[in-house]
Amino acid sequence: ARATVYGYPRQGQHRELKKAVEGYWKGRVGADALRQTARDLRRSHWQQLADAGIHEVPSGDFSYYDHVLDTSVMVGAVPERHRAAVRTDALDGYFAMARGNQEVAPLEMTKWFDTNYHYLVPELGPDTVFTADSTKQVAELTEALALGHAARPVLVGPVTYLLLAKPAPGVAADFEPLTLLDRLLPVYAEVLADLRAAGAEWVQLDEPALVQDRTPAELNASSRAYRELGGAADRPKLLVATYFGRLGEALPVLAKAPVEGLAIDFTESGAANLQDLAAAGGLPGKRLVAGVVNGRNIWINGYAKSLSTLGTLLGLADRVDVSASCSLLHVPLDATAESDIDPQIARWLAFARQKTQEIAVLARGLARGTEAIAGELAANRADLGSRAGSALTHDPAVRARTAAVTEADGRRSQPYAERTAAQRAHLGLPLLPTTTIGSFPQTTELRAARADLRAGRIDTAGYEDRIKDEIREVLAFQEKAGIDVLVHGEPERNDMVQYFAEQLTGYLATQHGWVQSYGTRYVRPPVLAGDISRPEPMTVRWTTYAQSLTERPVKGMLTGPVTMLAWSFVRDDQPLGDTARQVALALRDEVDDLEAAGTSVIQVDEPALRETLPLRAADHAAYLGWATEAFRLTTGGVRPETQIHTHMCYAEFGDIVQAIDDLDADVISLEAARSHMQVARELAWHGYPREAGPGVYDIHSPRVPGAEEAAALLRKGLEAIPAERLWVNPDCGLKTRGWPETRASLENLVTAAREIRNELAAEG
Ligand code: THG
Ligand code: ZN
Repeated sequence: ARATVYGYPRQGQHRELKKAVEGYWKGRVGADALRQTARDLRRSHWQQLADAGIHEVPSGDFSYYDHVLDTSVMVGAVPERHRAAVRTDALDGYFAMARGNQEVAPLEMTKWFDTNYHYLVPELGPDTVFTADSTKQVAELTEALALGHAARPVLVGPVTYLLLAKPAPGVAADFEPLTLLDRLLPVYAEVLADLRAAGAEWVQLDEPALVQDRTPAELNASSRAYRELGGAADRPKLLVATYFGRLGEALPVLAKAPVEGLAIDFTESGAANLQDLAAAGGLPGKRLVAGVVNGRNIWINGYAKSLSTLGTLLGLADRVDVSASCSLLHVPLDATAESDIDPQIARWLAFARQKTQEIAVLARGLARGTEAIAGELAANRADLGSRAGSALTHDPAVRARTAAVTEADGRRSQPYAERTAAQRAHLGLPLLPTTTIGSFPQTTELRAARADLRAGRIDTAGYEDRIKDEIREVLAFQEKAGIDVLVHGEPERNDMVQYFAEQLTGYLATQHGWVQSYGTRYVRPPVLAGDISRPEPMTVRWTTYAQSLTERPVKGMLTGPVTMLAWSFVRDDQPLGDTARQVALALRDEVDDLEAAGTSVIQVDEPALRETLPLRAADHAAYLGWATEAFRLTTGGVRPETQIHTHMCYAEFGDIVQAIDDLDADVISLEAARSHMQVARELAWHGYPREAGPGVYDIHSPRVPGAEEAAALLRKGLEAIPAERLWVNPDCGLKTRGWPETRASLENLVTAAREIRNELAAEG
């Protein structure tokens, strides 16, 4: 059995790639220096893999920005508007597609399946002409081979590539990119031939789209694709890789395809895939790459269970190799770089480097028998045992409290229709109340203050004085601008998840645990390691300080339980719903404390609610069940006159309007400025009965919307949502904006609200 992986984190231990690419954009790093940094990183990563005992390394998984964008370049799918830039300079053209420039807009970005990685969406149409450009793939393969590695190029497969694409601007919205398959396959065949000529024995084609619900036509297309590529001349052996879940009806399609190997995820959907594989008669004559090490969590593997799975698989394929379930792109690089984590807990953690070692151990165990890895097995058993029996993972008080939760805890004492009047009266709000989503510009001074505090240049008192200054300024501005429901601006927070994770027991933060979110942007997801509790209030002090400065209501701001889970590494030793319930109870304490301290409006943000929706429709109900339960548990304990707000960022809500209603929040703010109130129409279409604030100011751009423009959007919103239920707010938080445009935009927003109020009053 051989050990392999499908991809490795790209950035380097010190995010060298981010620094080089951003330096290149700023003109501080030349193209040659950027290319050298990239080459050095690739060389170092291949060496790390080889040293860990990985026999077959991936090539071509490296990217300056995104591997789906690389695929678009590989097949010549460069949108018309980016052609000139690409012709002038390939690298600058590539970045123009990724980020846009003065003249042209970039490709749209969206989530890569249910991970937190974002890819650039290919734009295709009936006129798209594909042409093969295997330069990058061939160059990186050649590099790896020259360094003495057995390398296997990794490509996004043609079916997944087309299924991830969208109609180009100007192309009919119902155009299906998959209809281009017959045109795309010869281009893939050409790339495969080039890679064969460059020395590839195997090439991996990634088809994660096949673990999603697929129509018979899509499954047929997949079958056709691999019949054709399998029949191509001069090709390397083909490994079709699937990951992120259960293959289901796609499994027999791939099992029958004339390809030499299949990679399957045996982690979370392992039991189902194992069963389906046995039912399909296994993979006689094929190579099976078994993803038994979870490639997207940060926990050590359970060797005994993995070896048992691998043992079963031996009887189902010609040859079985060992891998992670998916590319290691989705985990941080190295757990041993963390010096702040308790050594006891550190034994439970496996980042990318540690996972490659696990894969090598398992491959050795599979090849030579468990006696060959007896020491590793014993150590692994001890580590797993220490985790299962740890006081961190089992806090009896938290367990008792979650066990005692009843349905009534998640139910407000009055239904929305009754409590809404009490809230309006209590808050004394005008028609079309104005508010913001929570954060105000995070200025250089604020970041500097945080850095000063970390470096010991100022003490806590000094830091808090600066935070107070900022809160005073933010409140003074909002009062003067005439905003109705104020916020303190969140100057004390870095990241909306990390801020809470740092204050909750059972949660760990990392120092170097960067994971690519998109392009050169990274996040450091905290780790839900043990049972969660809240030792003391987290936000009450700043919120009440802000409230002490004004007569108007100040909104309390919290991150909701679903988003806390979605943007963290979750524990794998209990159902997600149990973890969500623990986080919800901790947040519920905060909500209750805010209310007791006099806060009448509390916002519980759930930007990730929609994006965490499972890949298969059959799993939606279970997810939405625990997700809405957790939200309701967070907010269900407040008095009728306390108003609960929530906020969600992304635009596609059609399929979860019922779940949003089930949250039983009073007011929701949504992104809508860019989709011209489409969201308001969708809410109305689904009969959403509550108050809503579809955004009228697109905060993703520095552009200042005029008062007339905002008023026009509000009039559009009023066609869908009655005035008694319409709020006026920006799209999202203002953290990334500068002060000048924030000031002007919010003043215009208030002017627009007043104008419409006057119109409504005049109409009587
Ligand atoms: N917080 C967390 N996860 C997230 C988001 C978030 N996941 C989804 C979405 N938002 C991702 N968006 C971004 C936006 C900006 C950045 C990263 C992800 C970003 N990162 C800085 C960088 O790479 O330079 C580092 C930020 C830091 O120092 O912490 O700008 O909002 N948890
Ligand atoms: Zn948002």
